[in-house]
Amino acid sequence: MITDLLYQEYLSLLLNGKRDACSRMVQALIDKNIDIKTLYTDLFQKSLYEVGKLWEFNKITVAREHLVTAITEGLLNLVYPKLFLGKRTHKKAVISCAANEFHQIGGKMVADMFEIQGWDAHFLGANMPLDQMLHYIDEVKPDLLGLSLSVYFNMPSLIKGIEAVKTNFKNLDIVVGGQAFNWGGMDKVKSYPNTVCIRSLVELDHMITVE
Ligand code: B12
Repeated sequence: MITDLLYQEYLSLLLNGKRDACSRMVQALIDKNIDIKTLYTDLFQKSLYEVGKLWEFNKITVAREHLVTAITEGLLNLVYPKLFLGKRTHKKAVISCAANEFHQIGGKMVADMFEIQGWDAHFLGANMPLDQMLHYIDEVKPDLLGLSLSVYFNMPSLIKGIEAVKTNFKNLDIVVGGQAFNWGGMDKVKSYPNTVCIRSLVELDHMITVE
């Protein structure tokens, strides 16, 4: 459980670039066995959304926003030892951002959720060229593909990706998610076979558990 006090303290440290203090706070939560979904959603995601608003309304500089992002990406690695403790399922997921999509933290969290549930999660990161993603899917033959999209103007790139995957790997399950769907696109995506849109880590966790 992340109290408002703890969150505010963390946010202030984060905005001031206090990497060591943020790291100690997060490590303390991990040592207390915090649920990783809670850590990701109620601390990392919440603070990044807040920073996004501060940036949008010119309250902080681009440099500070980049600083916060870099610190958060580092903090995600503190969770690493927790990812592989569960029973392995021998299932594979490839998780990627669409081409031209540079927001990769949400996708990384999604990949971590699959690992926690015992899957091998291959996270390809931001701005993945479509032809290379198709090649990788062919090589690895995953049970599921996860695609992350944050900015709505990248929706055509995501749709192009889904269509190419459906043409080449007809039966591959696809899960999409990300903030772009706040602005639409859900119906279009759901019109493709074996393709679902999932909006939160709790919903995702449920889907993986029943898979
Ligand atoms: C950091 C950041 C950047 C960094 C990203 C670096 C990186 N390493 O990822 C950089 C500097 C590259 C960047 C660039 C831009 N950004 Co930016 N960015 C952000 C910021 C502050 C944080 C993003 C983040 O990590 N959020 C936290 C993660 C955990 O949340 P999430 O992505 O939503 O993921 C969760 C769920 O959505 C879901 N999910 C996500 N993906 C998936 C996939 C699957 C399969 C599933 C099941 C679930 C799922 O699970 C995650 C965990 O709960 C956001 C603010 C915000 N509201 O997020 C703006 C924000 C996303 N950016 C924005 C904008 C406008 C841009 C730029 C266009 C700015 C510009 N003019 O250049 C560019 C676009 C670049 C591009 N082509 O993609 C806007 C988007 C608005 C819109 N209408 O689309 C935002 C919302 C800021 C704002 N308030 O206006 N940005």
